[in-house]
Amino acid sequence: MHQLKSWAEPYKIKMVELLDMTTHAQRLKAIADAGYNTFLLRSAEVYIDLLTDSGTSAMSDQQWAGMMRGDEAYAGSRNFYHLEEAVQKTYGYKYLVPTHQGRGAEHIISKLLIKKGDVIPGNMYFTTTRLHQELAGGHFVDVIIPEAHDPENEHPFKGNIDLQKLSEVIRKYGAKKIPYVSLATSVNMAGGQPVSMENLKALRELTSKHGIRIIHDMTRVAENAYFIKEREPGYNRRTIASIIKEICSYTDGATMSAKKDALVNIGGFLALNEYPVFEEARNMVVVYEGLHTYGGLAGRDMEAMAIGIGESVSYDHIHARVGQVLYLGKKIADAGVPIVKPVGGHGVFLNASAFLPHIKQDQYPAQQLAAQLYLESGIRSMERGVVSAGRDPKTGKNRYPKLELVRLTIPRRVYTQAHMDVVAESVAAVYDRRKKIKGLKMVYEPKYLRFFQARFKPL
Ligand code: PLI
Repeated sequence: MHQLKSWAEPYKIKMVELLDMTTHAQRLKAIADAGYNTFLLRSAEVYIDLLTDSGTSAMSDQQWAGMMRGDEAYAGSRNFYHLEEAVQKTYGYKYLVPTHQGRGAEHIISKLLIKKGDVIPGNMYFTTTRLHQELAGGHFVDVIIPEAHDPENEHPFKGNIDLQKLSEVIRKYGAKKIPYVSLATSVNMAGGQPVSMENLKALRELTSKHGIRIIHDMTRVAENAYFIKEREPGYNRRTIASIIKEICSYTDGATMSAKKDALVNIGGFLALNEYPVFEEARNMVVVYEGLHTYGGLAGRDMEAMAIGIGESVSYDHIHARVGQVLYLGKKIADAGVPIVKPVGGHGVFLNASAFLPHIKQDQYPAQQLAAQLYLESGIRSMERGVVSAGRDPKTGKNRYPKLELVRLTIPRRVYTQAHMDVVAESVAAVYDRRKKIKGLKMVYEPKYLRFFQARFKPL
């Protein structure tokens, strides 16, 4: 199709889901009942739900038709073979182990490759990824470039690995202690920031020299490919599909939460190139997820995923998807609100430290900002700051990340431009009354991934 400048959606709407509107008084009660944690709100209490882009996509008519072709056999479902073919063809990995979602794949690969005392360097932590690495006895070391920790820095590839830093980690611990480099494309916690192909190639060269694997968190690889096409010299004429395949070719295996770029409501996989590692993973999946030809999924889920993978690599799709995110980011930035720059692929990240500079980090400014945005207009967002970072497992002390953010995550193919306008207006309204907002104290803290279930009270 002729490449349009406009990011207008390459689809029309066949079915709608009605939204619930609430009053200020209802929201006041709802957020207090939820302990000022947006994860504990009921979705019926939410107007525009930007909590996450995970499992919240609208599937296409083709994917829904695929659901009807679900082959619910316990073993050898034909949908598994469709999925296997889609993964091999689109990403180029040889072997597939389906899992119920991304963390299922993280669990298996961490248990399989990490020994006690190992070190796993990566381009910024992700909550579930790091926890599985730690539970397997490993220790995560952040080797992302320093620009990623600065919300104002406009580096076009803030997801890049600092190769100097990685070399120092290899020198310090020795390659034998490093089972793999944990490489994420579209780095979530940095604001959906991409990795450049140049950086990937250099990373491949360095790790090959030391015999270290690269395990790719490819959850948002299509969004990363879009930014490479837009920003990296030499890639403008390449298809999204060919860029994705090239990215994957520099890595040895991947974990995928298909709930994001692959446009499904549930599903994930582990993809590998080494047969012996695959063989062990395939054996392990039957213990934790399900038989190796369904891994915790129904046949229909695998079919929807196979079709979603194909749709996710279309230029028109990804141009509209990222275009909508950039549209919202520009509107919010134009209102003078501090956000992470440049705007990433899956959401707009408000810089809560700059938004609420009078609230100290241990009084949870991002947590409170997310609660206030809900209170303002029923928009649900997510804290990505000190609460998400959790405690150091060794010292038990809070980790204080440099980025204290609120994520406005845009589900794929779900909301309209008018919804984005409402979001921008609501953020600006909270910004206008920011000086009156006070911090929170944590009154309940679960042991693992505390951000999901912690409770707070206003100070
Ligand atoms: O939620 P899962 O288990 O399907 O996937 C875990 C996961 C792994 N890697 C990355 C980069 C993620 O973003 C991710 C899940 N992300 C969620 C739920 C999110 O809201 O961003």
